[in-house]
Amino acid sequence: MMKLLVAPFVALLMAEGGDSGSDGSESNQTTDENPDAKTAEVAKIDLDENETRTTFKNGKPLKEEKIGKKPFTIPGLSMEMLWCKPGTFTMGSPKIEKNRDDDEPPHTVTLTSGFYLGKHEVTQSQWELVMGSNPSWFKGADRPVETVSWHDVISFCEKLTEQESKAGRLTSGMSYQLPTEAQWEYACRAGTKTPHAFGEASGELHRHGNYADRNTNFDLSDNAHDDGFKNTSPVGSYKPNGWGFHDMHGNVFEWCADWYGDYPSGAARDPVGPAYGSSRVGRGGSRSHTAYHARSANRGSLVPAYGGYDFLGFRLCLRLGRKARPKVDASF
Ligand SMILES: [Ca+2]
Ligand SMILES: [Ca+2]
Ligand SMILES: [Ca+2]
Repeated sequence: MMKLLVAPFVALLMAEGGDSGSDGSESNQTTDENPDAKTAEVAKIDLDENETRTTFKNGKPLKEEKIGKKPFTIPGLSMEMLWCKPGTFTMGSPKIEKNRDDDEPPHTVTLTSGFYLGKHEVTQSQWELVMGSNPSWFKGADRPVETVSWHDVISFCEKLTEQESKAGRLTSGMSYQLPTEAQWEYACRAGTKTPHAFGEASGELHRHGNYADRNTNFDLSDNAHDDGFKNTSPVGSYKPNGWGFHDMHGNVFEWCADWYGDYPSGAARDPVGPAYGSSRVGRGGSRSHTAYHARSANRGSLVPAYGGYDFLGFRLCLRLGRKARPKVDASF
């Protein structure tokens, strides 16, 4: 069922249900900070296929795998980008998952191309360096930018792509874009199938992400836990997931490229969402939403022209060897 959100406050989302509390199951604690990662400019993206990534669980290495391309940092912005190799995963939630919604049917998704994704949400200082202004409600250079429309974010991506292309750091076909919804969930899950990337227990979320906790003062906030932040937190304040991404759960919801709509009925390859729609996808929950909104499979539906969501930002994606997605009508 589609839930269209037009108000900056969270009454509509909060009405979807509370969090599921602690299930006492395992925590997929992660500490991978890619200590061996070497920073490189985009023009020097290393196609070396020997780059490895260690996934951690409960503080211990779970597995080491070859992921191909090295992390890099966008010069001037200090924006760290991590590589996600091609792969197959189950997108959506199992029918037994607590507080799941009907719009998350599980289905097999294969991503045939790898992509870079921001290690963190885009910050206000990074936004200001590219766009020259800071529209955010909760000011702080290292806090995520929010109160930006989907169209504002597309403008950011286009401007950055132009700047980096002129600087010779992007080659033809490479562009900064929003991740697709499938790319976002693939990176959020980091190989996990549990409601959150750290495990089953939503009562543990205060250790892994910024959501509506005890100090938030919403009717449905979690009165049992305090994650330390009432409003947005500086990016990277919480543990990363198994692949090194921070704040995939909480802080700000993150715009994705796709129109919001039904998933395909069967397995999908490189899905990009419906051809048309009236709302765009937002993912990951926020500082003003309950724990179940931060589930890996949860989908938000937001008005793309509305720039008043103070709980919504984005994470940058760099796609290689593909033209930018075609322009979409700007009537919404
Ligand atoms: Ca919080
Ligand atoms: Ca987030
Ligand atoms: Ca939902």
